[in-house]
Amino acid sequence: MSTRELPTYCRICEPLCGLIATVEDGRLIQLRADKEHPLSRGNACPKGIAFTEIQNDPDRVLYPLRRTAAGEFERVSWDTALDEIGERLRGLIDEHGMHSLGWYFGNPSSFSYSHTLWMLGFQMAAGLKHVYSAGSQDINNRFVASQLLYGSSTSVPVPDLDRTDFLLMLGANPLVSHGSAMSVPRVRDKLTAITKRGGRVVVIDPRNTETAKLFEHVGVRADGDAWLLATLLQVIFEEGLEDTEALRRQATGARELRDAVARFTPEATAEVTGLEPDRVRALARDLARAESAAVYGRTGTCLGRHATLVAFLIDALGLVTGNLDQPGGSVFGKELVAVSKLNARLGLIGYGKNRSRIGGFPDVLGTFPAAIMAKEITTPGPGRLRALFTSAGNPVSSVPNGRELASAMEQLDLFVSIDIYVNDTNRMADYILPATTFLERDDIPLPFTALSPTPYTQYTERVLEPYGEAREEWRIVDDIATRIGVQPFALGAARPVGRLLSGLRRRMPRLPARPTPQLLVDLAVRTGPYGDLFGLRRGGLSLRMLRRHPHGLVLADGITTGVLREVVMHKGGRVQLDPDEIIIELRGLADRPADPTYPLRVIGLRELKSHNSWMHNVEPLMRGDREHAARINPKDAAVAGIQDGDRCRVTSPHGSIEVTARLTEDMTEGTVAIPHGWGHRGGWQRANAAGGANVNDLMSTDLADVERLAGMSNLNGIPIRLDPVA
Ligand SMILES: Nc1nc2c(c(=O)[nH]1)N[C@H]1C(S)=C(S)[C@@H](COP(=O)(O)OP(=O)(O)OC[C@H]3O[C@@H](n4cnc5c(=O)[nH]c(N)nc54)[C@H](O)[C@@H]3O)O[C@H]1N2
Ligand SMILES: Nc1nc2c(c(=O)[nH]1)N[C@H]1C(S)=C(S)[C@@H](COP(=O)(O)OP(=O)(O)OC[C@H]3O[C@@H](n4cnc5c(=O)[nH]c(N)nc54)[C@H](O)[C@@H]3O)O[C@H]1N2
Ligand code: SF4
Ligand SMILES: [Mo]
Repeated sequence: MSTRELPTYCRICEPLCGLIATVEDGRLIQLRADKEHPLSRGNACPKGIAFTEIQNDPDRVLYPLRRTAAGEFERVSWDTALDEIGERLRGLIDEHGMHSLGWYFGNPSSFSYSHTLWMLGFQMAAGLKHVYSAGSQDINNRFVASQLLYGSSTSVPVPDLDRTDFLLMLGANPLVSHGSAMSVPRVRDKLTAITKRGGRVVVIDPRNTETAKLFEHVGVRADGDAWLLATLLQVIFEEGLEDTEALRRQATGARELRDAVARFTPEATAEVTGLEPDRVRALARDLARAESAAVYGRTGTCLGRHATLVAFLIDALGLVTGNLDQPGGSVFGKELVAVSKLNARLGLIGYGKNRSRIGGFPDVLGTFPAAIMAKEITTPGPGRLRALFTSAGNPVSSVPNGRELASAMEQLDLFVSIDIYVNDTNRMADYILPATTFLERDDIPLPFTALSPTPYTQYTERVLEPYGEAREEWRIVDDIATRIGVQPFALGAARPVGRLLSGLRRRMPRLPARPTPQLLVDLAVRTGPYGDLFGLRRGGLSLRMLRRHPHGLVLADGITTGVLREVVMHKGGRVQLDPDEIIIELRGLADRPADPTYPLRVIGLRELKSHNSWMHNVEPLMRGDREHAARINPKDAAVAGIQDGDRCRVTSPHGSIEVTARLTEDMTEGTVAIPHGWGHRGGWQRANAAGGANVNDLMSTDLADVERLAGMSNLNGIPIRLDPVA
């Protein structure tokens, strides 16, 4: 018997905590926090530790599955599955063209460099149009705001937590989520350090969250953030508190922005925000006068009706108060691989290069809103989506109106899923192809270095050989692509990938014609901002060098400021504060008309022991009879005639679900919070038995309800009504 202890890192969420895996004869025995990891230092959450249960879950899919005429799944060989898929795809492409093919990639794909890279390579080489992702339910508005502000979609500033005197946080709950769009192990320590050194943390959230309770809470009304941010700017301009020097140096369009926010006085917006005018005025003054301040927003600000505007105003507020690209403000980390620069030069992916067939939405980094996927399947005409692949995604559970999507999927000619489970979506697939877990593949967290206030990275080899016949996603993508004559990364592949590789080959004659992801990522890291430049930069990074630091490596003490000129891609190198898109949004900003039939608003909620839709099969996380419950303010419950523990019906204009009511003063009046990712019907026994409902059955995919600029799904602030269940 051989027992080994192998350092690796967790790829469930963004702090990427260091883990030690105990492996015995090829089986995972245990995961524990890695004390030698330079930043997480022996810290990991219950989900990371409980991943052992997923790795060894008897419900995991370990062999290719094919659906029979009777609707059951049967095991088939990889060759059979891939050959049959290839043949059906070729038939479809012959008849309807490449544009009948589509792909949805879910959240866990962002934690695998090889998965992301090969998806992108396939998309570009094949010219796929129907590409969708979890991004339109998560963060695409942030990328569009960056495009408008900086001319660079992938440049996202992070709060400089180690140096800030004032953190203004909107719609984020890092004590539970562990931080997002910022990679911060031990985020709780980082936040409490701010107040310990005399600073302030103010949390804007309709719920008095775990994070808000530790600091200062401002109970904004759901979806009121655009008004609140415009008001903060109005007060700052009105009272002359703006940093004129920063505005002159860094920005264009300040006067137009000032004019556009002029009507948003604290009095004018008090009803929409639910906040006392004097309180908002004081907040604006404190923020503007703070020695340094960082404004940060996350999913609570991304899923409302004005998501791109909100993300834009968050950075604008930072700039106007002189805190953008300044120590203690919102700062731009250095990328591990120079994606933004490369992209700017080659124009690979961006914003609005294409428009969707349905609704005419602009693409965001090559993806369209997942909210229109169902209609793209059901609407006849050229370019109709007929063959769909999903990888690491569960869209029936995660996108608005899951029922519509599920029924649309019945019309697909072919549906193939790459996953580790039979989930609520791929239960209807023609084929499910078993993916490796993160422990079964090598990795380096490419996008996260630039999002870490303390830049770091870590390379890990796989710590387990794949169980059963699981395969890495990139290989599966490659095998499928090859069968339809597409080569994701190969010399001679279609432009722009082929051109990129040919360019590389000219400089590196020994580059193989069909490089592996590992080879490509090594090249990218070595030529990147931290790279060893093949020996030209001493102490620079390569995978070989990173293998000598198996617990991870801190790359710098903090993020270098004063880099705005390099970040901004607009001509003149200045941040644009008055793009037409934003000025138009501000002019038209109007609250939803009140509808007495739906007097309340529903928002989301994340729980420590859930992870989106896919960790409800894990026994240690489900102990204590966990159930799916709506958090309701006692006053709202009383009006609806509902008591704690009752079953209640939640109805929106678009659907209706039944959940358990949990009354709590944590909710501000008028807002109800319900977690997403429940109500399972997949191949996971414990999760199915846990009950609950799919909250996204309440959400709308009407084209008018999809946010116009970034195609964001509207999942927060939806009007609802509560009724007792007899
Ligand atoms: N109402 C509401 N809806 C929301 C949200 C909300 O706040 N409120 N949040 C949104 C957000 S932020 C997100 S990111 C989305 C998530 O939306 P999705 O990404 O569509 O769904 P997940 O629940 O993350 O499901 C991930 C799937 O990947 C599989 N998986 C796990 N690891 C791997 C792996 O290594 N390889 C492969 N191939 N598969 C793997 C899991 O089994 C699961 O089936 O949900 C969104 N939906
Ligand atoms: N335990 C756990 N951790 C996770 C996940 C998980 O499912 N479980 N999911 C991961 C993923 S995919 C992501 S993207 C991140 C998300 O990371 P976060 O965004 O930090 O996570 P949430 O807990 O959803 O925080 C959103 C907050 O916004 C508030 N909110 C809702 N509507 C509004 C509004 O209109 N205005 C304002 N100001 N606030 C509002 C909610 O009450 C909530 O507290 O978390 C990641 N980490
Ligand atoms: S916080 Fe938990 S789930 Fe997230 S990376 Fe760390 S251990 Fe994994
Ligand atoms: Mo997410």
